[in-house]
Amino acid sequence: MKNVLVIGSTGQIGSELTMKLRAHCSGNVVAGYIEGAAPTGVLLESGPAELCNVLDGQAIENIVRKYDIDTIYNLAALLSAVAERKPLLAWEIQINGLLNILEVAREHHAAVFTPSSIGSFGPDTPHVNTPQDTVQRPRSMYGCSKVATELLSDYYFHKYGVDTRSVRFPGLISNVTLPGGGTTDYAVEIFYAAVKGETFICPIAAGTFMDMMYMPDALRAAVEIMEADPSKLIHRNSFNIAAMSFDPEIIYHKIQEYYPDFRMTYDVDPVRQGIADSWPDNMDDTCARNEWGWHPEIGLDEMCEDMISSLKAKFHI
Ligand code: AKB
Repeated sequence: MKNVLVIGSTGQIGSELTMKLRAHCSGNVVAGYIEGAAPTGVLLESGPAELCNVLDGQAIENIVRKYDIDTIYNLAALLSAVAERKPLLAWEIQINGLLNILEVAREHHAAVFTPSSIGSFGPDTPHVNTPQDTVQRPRSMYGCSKVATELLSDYYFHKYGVDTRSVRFPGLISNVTLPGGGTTDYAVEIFYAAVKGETFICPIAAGTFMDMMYMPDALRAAVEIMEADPSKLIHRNSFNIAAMSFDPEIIYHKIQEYYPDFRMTYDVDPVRQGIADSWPDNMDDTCARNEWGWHPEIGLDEMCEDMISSLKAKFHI
């Protein structure tokens, strides 16, 4: 990886991944953004930025030519709950956007990373120790688009030799940029409420386990999969990766170790709950470990400690 284009550079993953890649790569790491979401601050000052709507294939091609891009991180997506409200737009961005990228990558010999998710699984999937290769059949539009993303990415690899690779991200927890419209967002928002001294109203029911991961592990996975030895990859799109799994009660009680007066109540959102119930409790990531050496470094305790101290610093508390 030398010259990289990050599409969706100001989102939850992109804002941190762009900075990590700029520290890691020898060439240009271009922050691609859409109108109304231009980079600011250090993201803007530390490297080039270009308007790059995933639905505009010509714009993507112009940037790839201009910067001699060899790797594209495609982070443009509507998350699961918002995709249920806007299913046609979700399909347009997730699938037609990906096709634009894959066509440019095919012409210009670029590698492509497009994340998949625990959301690619569905109610018929084995929920405990979810295998790498198993029935998926999701019923949400987010899930349908993620399965199609995995298949299209593999199609371009097998048919045209485009170097596509991907991981199935758990819910990502971070303290820099908030997610928006996901089913796992509660696991980020609960920290903001605790640090600000607010009661947290949880939209996900007690007992609902989902895979979660702290952002530094997710960023490392996104870099390591693209740098993995291709001869060792049996799978490509997409690898299960796991770090921790918890339900709202576990994270609530963990935060109470820092804030004993912190309170959480429930107001379960039927849309998010329906999606969460169809997702794995915890995935088996053996294939990622064996094929490219994946291993998580941050568990629940370390994540909680770092989230709380980072948010306290962010809000000067
Ligand atoms: C969501 O909740 O939609 C995402 C995801 C798990 O892919 N965070």
